[in-house]
Parts: sequence; C-alpha cells; structure tokens
Amino acid sequence: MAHTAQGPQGVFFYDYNLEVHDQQVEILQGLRQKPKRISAKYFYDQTGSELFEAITELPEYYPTRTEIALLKQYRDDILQRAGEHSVLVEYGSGASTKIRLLLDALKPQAYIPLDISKDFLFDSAIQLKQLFPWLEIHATCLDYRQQATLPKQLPRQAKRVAFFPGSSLGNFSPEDAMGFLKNVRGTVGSHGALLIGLDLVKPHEVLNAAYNDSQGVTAAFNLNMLKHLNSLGRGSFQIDRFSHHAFFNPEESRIEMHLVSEMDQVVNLFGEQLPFKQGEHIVTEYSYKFTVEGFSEFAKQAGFDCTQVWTDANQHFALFWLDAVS
Ligand code: AVI
Repeated sequence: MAHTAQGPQGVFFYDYNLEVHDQQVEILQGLRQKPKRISAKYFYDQTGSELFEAITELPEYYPTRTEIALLKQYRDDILQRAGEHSVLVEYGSGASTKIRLLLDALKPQAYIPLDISKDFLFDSAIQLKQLFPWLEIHATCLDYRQQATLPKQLPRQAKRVAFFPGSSLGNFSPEDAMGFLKNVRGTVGSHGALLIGLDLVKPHEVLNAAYNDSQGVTAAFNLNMLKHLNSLGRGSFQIDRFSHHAFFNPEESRIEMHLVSEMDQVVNLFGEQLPFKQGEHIVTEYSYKFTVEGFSEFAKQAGFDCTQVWTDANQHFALFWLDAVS
C-alpha cells in the first residue's frame, strides 16, 4: 500500500518503499552469502545520492556528460518518436536533471519520476515544478525493480514513454534486467516506448579510470554505503576499516565494485554480529557494459523493437529507442 500525499498544486507523492523490517531481511540475507553482497540500491541515502551527483561531474566519469550531449543533439529526433503530450515515466530519476532537457520539447501530460531515495526524489519534484509550473508530477518512491504502480488518474489514451537513462540497467543482473524490461513493457503497453541510455564496452583503461577517480569520490560513494547501513540497522561499521576496490571483469563484461575488509573484525548490524576476515570482499555493485547488437537482441526478448540508436563519436555511450511490439 502506498502512503500518498499532496505537495504544491500539481505535485503528488506516493511512497511504496520497503518497510525497515524487509530491508533488514534483505541486507542480512546478502551479508550471509559467499561472497557477501549488498544491493547497490543501498548506496542511495541522501549523502549517497549527493555523492553520485558529484561522480557524474568527474573528469573520468564520461557516461553522464556523453549522454547529456546525445540528449541535446538528438532532442528533435526523440520528440518525433515520442510525440507531444505523452505520459512520461522516468526510472531512477535522481535529481531529474536529464529529463529537463526534454520537457519543454515533449510537453508531457504527466511526468512520473520513480526513485528509491525519498527525500531526494520529493525535493527534486518540488524544484522541477518551480521550473515547469505547467507540469503535473507524480513522484513515486519505490525500488523501481518492482512493477511500477502508476497513479490511477493518468490519462488512459496518452502514449506512455519510459525513460531510463544513465546506464542504470547495467547495475542489474542479466536475469533482473530481462525481468525489468518485461515490466517496463507491461507498464508502457503495446503503443508505448522506452528510451534507454547504456554504457558501451570500450578500452579497459577508460572503464577502470571511471570507477577509480583521482579525487576519491567513487571510493567515498562506495564506503558511504556502510554509513547508510549503520543508520538503518544501528550498525557499527567503521569505514576506515574497509577499502574501495573497483575493476573491469572482461569475461562478464562488467565493472565490479567491492568493499574489502582491512582486518579481521566483527560488525554489529540489526542486532547480529557479522564476522569479516582480513581481505574479505563485499560485492556492492556490478555495472554491465553493452554492445549495440547484443542489447538490441536482448530487448527483443522483452517485447521491444530497437528502431533507433544514437551514439557519440567515440562510441562510449548509446541511447536506444525501443518501440513496444505486440
Ligand atoms: C547508477 N549507475 C549506472 C552508476 C554506474 O556507473 O554503474 C553507479 C556508479 N557506481 C560507481 N560510479 C557510478
């Protein structure tokens, strides 16, 4: 059941986030696995969301600026495909920065940002409303891997266009990515479409540098997850007892981010005692990298036809336009 609230005129809030007890079960289950795992969604408390925004501006982290350049360069082509007055659903909207590039052109009937980080989502919705006073916004807090429940009062006839930028699909396992794309296909219906941005396979040095930046912001982002767990589960993680480790794994075509225990230690979390060996890893994130052909084929299996791909001159990043097929 969602908790709903009305914000300023034309802004609606919905909260479907997991209750603390469910988060506890999920986190402890992950930490009992070998290797230990924590879902990447636990990066995104307020500080984590802010650190991620800082990552997007780093010189080494090319995906965000490359995608923004593509959105600006191909805005008219995107408009031609989406048409005006659609219902626009954005998965993992964060600060809703990228959508601002499209809103004036698309003039959607409603914009539905979906994100896990509640305060960040709701604050961003209010800021967006100030910039686009005509826009109806339904800010929905949820783990967007769940099937999105769209507000009932949305216009039924409007074309539904989903927007999933930032290569966030890369943070899903291939099975979860397929399940997610099928859910999106269900949400947009047989006349809908998905505009998705994905990071492409490229020289390993470029990939490794993007996740090991010289200012240490990615390391701080990775380690902040432990602070987030501390606040969720009255935990005793000490971040100076763990280190950031990130590398490209070519067999799996993914960047892996780990936190490595610097010593033998025992950490309390949710009233449990969790032992860590020196050198033991917690996997915090996979970030898969794609090829145009491989992803187009993958999307087909989820019920989408890839009808356009826009890439930059270096072929670092791609925007895919996927039309639903019945
Ligand atoms: C959100 N996601 C697509 C980012 C990525 O590149 O996989 C998260 C990130 N992790 C480290 N840097 C950025």
